[in-house]
Amino acid sequence: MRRIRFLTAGESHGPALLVIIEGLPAGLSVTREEIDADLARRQRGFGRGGRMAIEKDRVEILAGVRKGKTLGSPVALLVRNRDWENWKEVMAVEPGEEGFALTAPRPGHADFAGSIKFGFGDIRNVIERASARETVARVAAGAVVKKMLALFGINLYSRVIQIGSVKDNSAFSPPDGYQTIEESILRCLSPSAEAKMVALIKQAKENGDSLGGIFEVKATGLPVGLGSYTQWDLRLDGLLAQALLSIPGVKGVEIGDAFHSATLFGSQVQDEIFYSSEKGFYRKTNRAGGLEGGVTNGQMLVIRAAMKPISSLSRPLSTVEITTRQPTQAHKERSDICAVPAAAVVGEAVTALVLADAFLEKFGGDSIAEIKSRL
Ligand code: EPS
Repeated sequence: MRRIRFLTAGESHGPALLVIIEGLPAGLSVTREEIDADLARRQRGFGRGGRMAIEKDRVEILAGVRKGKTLGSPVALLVRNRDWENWKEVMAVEPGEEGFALTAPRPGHADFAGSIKFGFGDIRNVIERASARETVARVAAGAVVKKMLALFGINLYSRVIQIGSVKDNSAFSPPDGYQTIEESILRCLSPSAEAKMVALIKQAKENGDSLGGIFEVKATGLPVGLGSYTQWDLRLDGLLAQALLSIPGVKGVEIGDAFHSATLFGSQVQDEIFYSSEKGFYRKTNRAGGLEGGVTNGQMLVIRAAMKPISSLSRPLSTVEITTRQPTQAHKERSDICAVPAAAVVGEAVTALVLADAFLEKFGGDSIAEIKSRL
């Protein structure tokens, strides 16, 4: 990302999560309430664990905003971890004994590779930063850039289309039906699919198990020409895939109907091009998901991400002690059963960050007024 840069910091049970966002134009109105609304959306979802009852994520804007508007300088955001109160000793910054060490890595988590990579004897050192709690910071940053995109008519939507084997096959053409999705406990459009998903999550909980699923992000109002086919790292599809795959637990990304299209003939897949004086260039289908050659083509962006089931299980799997190399059971950690609805909101945020970067790359401008005149 060349125009919008951001870095997050913070441990899951440390004092706070932080993000610094650089490259935002001056004159963008930003309020705590708007960022908090997105933070609250990320906290919802049936299947979350005990942690979400403790946290009430609220942002503090520390820099880059004056009188409600961005200054063009870096924007610094902070969200405190309420649970820090209960972890002050374990997570103390001051020198001291490490205390009780976690040594039984959970299969599927960063525990194993992370502790070997950094030479840690205590897996706690890995868990804290590998935790999906980090996504609080990305959602806060995403809320700010979504505000900018909306000013230029670009809006993002996310929903859950699968939990475990239960699919929601309903068609979603934003913004129609988005209220239903926002009110659904699983960010689902179909109430009958939602009911089956809830039952499956309950079953997983009873069995000490977890579930993954698929979420979808759509963006409307994108102009033609964001991203570029001229260089590998400028292709927008690649940048979006990277952003989505960086969400904890996400193992697969699909743009448009990618996996289904792979089973068909070319004549059944390409979106034919038409023209009329009222509509200009238009298509009757959008199997490409709004991207051709890694460039936006004026159609709606459609991107899906597959999240594997959470790796913390209350009925743990076999593993090996990293110190003694003896077989054992993975350590048990308080956890969510299913976090796909939260991941969908994170997906929206990271998609917005990539789109905002590509948008500024094309239209430039140091202030909202300047971008408006260029657009
Ligand atoms: C997570 C473990 C759980 C989740 C957490 C991600 O936290 P804890 O260990 O405190 O119970 O709730 O997600 C969040 C805290 C969050 O805000 O999304 C993990 O190991 O990734």
